[in-house]
Amino acid sequence: MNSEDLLLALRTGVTPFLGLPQQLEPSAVPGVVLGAPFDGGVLNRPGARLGPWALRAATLGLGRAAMPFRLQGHDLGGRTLAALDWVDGGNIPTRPFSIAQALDAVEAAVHGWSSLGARTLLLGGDHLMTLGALRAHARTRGPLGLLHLDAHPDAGTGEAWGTEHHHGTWLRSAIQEGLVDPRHTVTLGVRAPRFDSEEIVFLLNAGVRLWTPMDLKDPRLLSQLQGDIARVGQMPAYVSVDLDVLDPAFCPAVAEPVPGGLSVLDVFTLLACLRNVAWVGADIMELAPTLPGADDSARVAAHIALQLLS
Ligand SMILES: [Mn+2]
Repeated sequence: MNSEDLLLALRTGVTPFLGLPQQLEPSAVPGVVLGAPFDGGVLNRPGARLGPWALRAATLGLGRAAMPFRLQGHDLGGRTLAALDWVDGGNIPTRPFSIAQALDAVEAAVHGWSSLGARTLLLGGDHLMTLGALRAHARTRGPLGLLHLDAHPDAGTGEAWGTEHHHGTWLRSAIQEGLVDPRHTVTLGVRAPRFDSEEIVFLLNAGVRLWTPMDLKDPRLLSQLQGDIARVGQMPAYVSVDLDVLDPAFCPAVAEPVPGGLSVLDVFTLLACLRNVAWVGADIMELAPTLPGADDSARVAAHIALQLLS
């Protein structure tokens, strides 16, 4: 957003993401931001269907030139403006009453843009919507590499709830449908207590690399971590950020916060490992602005988006 965009947003009351031009019809732009206002897959605390509005509003006044990570002898002025030439494609018309229709709507909308070569950034919405975006990108690109930041493994089955899909099942579906290559998939920050070890065993057997916050803090594992993240970029890459990867101290307004999580700076540092990877799609999921701490949580989400895009 530049200062003219800011004045326009204040004048009109409309806050496109980062002040980008709004464009609802797909075209061959470098990238598009799409809202996915759906939370019918949430088991516990709803509200993520309103996430796209809060996330856009939190970018009001945010400069597009992210501060360099280092100014002491490193990285001087090397970062480009975020989302230069991207557009805000508005929200995907997900219907709130049907998981299947919502997934189809996200897949169709993302495919409409990605098939023309646009990169996509999805604003959640609950984490199940990632499955629609992965289906769309895999349709044009084949199996994807995946960098997944999350407190939860999201490889459950919906069986106990009498459903195939909810916001904790999409990664299992993505592997089973061949949308992501599990040997090029890394889940970072996982720590939520489980009822059993089935999800973790499923992911490990598939070849997914899993890192807890404690693992991420271990300096002896740094080169292994960098190697795992580098493998994501050997495929067309997708980056999925569940905001609950953050400690609730930083981002409490999510459906299922889990203490013991990452700091904002931890997340920036991990995303910096992808700076030379031209990911095809990314998302920032689970912001639920109906919950306490919504304003601060949305701000954190907006800054993570800026880091992803710059
Ligand atoms: Mn998740």
